[in-house]
Amino acid sequence: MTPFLLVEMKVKIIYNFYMLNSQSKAYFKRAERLFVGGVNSPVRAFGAVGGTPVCMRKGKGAWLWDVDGNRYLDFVLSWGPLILGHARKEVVRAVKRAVTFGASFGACSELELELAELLVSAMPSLEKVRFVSSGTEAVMTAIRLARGFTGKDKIIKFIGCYHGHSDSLLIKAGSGAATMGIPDSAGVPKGLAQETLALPYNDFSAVRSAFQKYGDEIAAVLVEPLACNMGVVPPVPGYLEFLRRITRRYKAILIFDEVITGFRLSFGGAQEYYKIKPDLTCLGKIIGGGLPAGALGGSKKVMDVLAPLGPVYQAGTLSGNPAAMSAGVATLKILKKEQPYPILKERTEMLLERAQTSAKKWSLPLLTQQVESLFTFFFTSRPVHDYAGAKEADTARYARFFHSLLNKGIYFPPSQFEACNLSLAHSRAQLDFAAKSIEEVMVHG
Ligand code: KE4
Repeated sequence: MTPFLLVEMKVKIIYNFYMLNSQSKAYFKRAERLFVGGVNSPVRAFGAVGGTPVCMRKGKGAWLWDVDGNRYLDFVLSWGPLILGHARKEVVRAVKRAVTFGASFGACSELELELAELLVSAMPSLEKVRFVSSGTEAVMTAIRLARGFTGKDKIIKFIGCYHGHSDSLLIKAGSGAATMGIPDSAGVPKGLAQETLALPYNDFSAVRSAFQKYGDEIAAVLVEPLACNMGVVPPVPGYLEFLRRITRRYKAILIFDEVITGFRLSFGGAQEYYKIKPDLTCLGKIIGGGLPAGALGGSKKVMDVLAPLGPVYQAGTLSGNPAAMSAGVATLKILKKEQPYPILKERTEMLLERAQTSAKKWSLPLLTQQVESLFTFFFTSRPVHDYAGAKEADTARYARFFHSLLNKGIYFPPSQFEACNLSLAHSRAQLDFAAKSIEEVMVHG
């Protein structure tokens, strides 16, 4: 990049930052007084990319608008729930209708059953489900249920995978924990942390050794069947089948954390996509259609160990609330009817092909990893099969790339250790605009 171009780019970034983001900056000044770090979830703080977070005011389709009136093509989509795009009319209509009858009763209600029947129709491994209000709650409950069902305490998780912020799982975690450099959170009692074995993802021998050493103490293996919280890192061939075999052999529970992949990779999630039947499945994001919802599900034999039938306690004030259920039902009905997965995949491939062509033209070390409509840009020439590989990518270049795109009206995740995703609302024309913006950004390296 010539010195002139470098100066020109820096002037543009500074101008945009100060002139086009004044309201976001004013918001953030106020927010920092009341919210820790100015945010309600750490990854939103732009800690990994620098700069002041943008305050969003409106979303419609694939677009987001901030409080300064700047428009962005959104590839975060609230971290995955909005596979139909923002404010999809059927979802808005369903939520409006539900809340006019009352948002929450704290009692049985028809919409929770309607959503449960959609989940069970999509995933044969789900004989019973339990709704909760977040992915964290779903995974936290699945861990407790696995420990209660097996009578064993140890859990295997994988380094760089993120499963929400319950104590047992903030051990070498990905997503915001990795972004903030606190994969092992303070405040987790040593005694509890010792019950979590964190192993490298895609490493067969590490799992084999752990079972040889602790086999009769391991309650469960918890895995993102497609890792997305270190960036998108697919399972190597045979890996999930191996986890299924070894958990059966040692009578441990195989838990698929499908909070991201559920209804994203296919209508039946990763378990349909990779043809592996887990013992327990955790869901979130898409099943709430943008409202707070999570779920866990599995065989009757395991699930019936939960209260009120069994001794493993779990509860929630807003579990199955009609407002969130209505958004989930509206979303899943459209996905079930339209089966948009080939379109989402094809449009994602088009975007990534254009990006790769630009990177080659400017000899930029760009690795794009994609499964269906989930993808990540790694600036590295080496393969990324696990968190160690993801960390080797040029995260400083990712930060520059993020801001250059932001200035062009493209909103990527403000962290290398996340997944971009597409919605049904992303049109070819919009993706062409994104591809052109990426090509322009690539020129500056
Ligand atoms: P929530 O508690 O945030 O609803 O879900 C936790 C969770 C569980 N499992 C997986 C595989 C997840 O990716 C998540 C949460 N995802 C992050 C983004 N990678 C949420 C964004 C955030 O933390 O602000």
